Amino acid sequence: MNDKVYMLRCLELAKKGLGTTYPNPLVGSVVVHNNCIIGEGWHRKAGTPHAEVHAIRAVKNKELLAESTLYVNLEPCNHHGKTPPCCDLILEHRVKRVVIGTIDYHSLVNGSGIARLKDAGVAVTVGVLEAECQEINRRFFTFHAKGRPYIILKWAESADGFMTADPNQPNFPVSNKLSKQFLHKMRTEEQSILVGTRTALIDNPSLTARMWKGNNPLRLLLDFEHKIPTKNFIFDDAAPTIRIDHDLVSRENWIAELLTYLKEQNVQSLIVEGGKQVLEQFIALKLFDEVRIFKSASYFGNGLLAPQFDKSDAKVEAVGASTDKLLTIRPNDTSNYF
Ligand code: AOF
Ligand code: ZN
Repeated sequence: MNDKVYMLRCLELAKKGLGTTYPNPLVGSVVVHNNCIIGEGWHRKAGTPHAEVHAIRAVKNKELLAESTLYVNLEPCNHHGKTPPCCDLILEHRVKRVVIGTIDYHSLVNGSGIARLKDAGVAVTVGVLEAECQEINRRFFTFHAKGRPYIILKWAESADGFMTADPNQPNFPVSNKLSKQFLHKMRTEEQSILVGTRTALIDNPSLTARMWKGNNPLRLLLDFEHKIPTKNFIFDDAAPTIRIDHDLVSRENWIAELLTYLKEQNVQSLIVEGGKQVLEQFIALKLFDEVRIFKSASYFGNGLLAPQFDKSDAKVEAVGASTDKLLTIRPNDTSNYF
């Protein structure tokens, strides 16, 4: 029971790094002595200390570590990356017990940290809140298991399922202001963002997260014919932009080639924000891990129908955003990460 409570605290701490740790995972750690948290920390940025290091450093009386339990949502590393192995530090301080949320499926770790600790005589428990711990790092795990970024398809639709009411006024707002701000928060959480030519032409979006504090994602613009003028917002200085054209990919196979390119660039997540044709191409290839629909309260009666896909084999969650509802739909595919 207590293990779960402390693991929840690890997850809470880990989430503070959302959007800033790329390409590294979200990790939080706490050190517990006699049912008291005596140190805690989380990973902030690639190249800087891991969560376990922060948690151990925060313990004032290091002697207590030999009688303490260290909790961490991801298996401690046992390799030299940009920073030294956390297992070394844990063993150096003779931490008595280590509770781990999930194995780190990254090929450089993959159980070796757990084995190392066990071999050295540490009491190790693995799998506390495992599903939650896999969920929080679903981008990291998908990237390493599938060799492509975690893909989120996003659009807004009316209560009766239309993306726009009037084809002559295509950028009439479907969702409300609060949803827009929420979308900007979402953008800070992903590493890249994609739109098609038509959307870029009609809406002139900036694709930044200016209504929320955080990083702007890398902007990807599908534009084989260079129709989008460089004076458009998408080319401003707020964030880097890559034009997807024949120099980068072939038209017939652009999604697969783009995903390979993003993998090579170490881009772990992608949010696709339209338009309809681009979204439908991802759906047709079954290349998505999440669909996020901002469902407005208003009825349009007619217009451009939102993309259709099979919801029967998917998990649907609804979150209210004022008068709008956010629906999150995930394919019921347990092979999602591994
Ligand atoms: C993190 N933060 O808190 C934990 C990680 O290059 P390095 O040394 O930072 O190593 C990165 C790898 O270490 C990462 O891919 C993951 O497998 C493992 N654990 N990473 O960034 C942490 N515990
Ligand atoms: Zn580590």
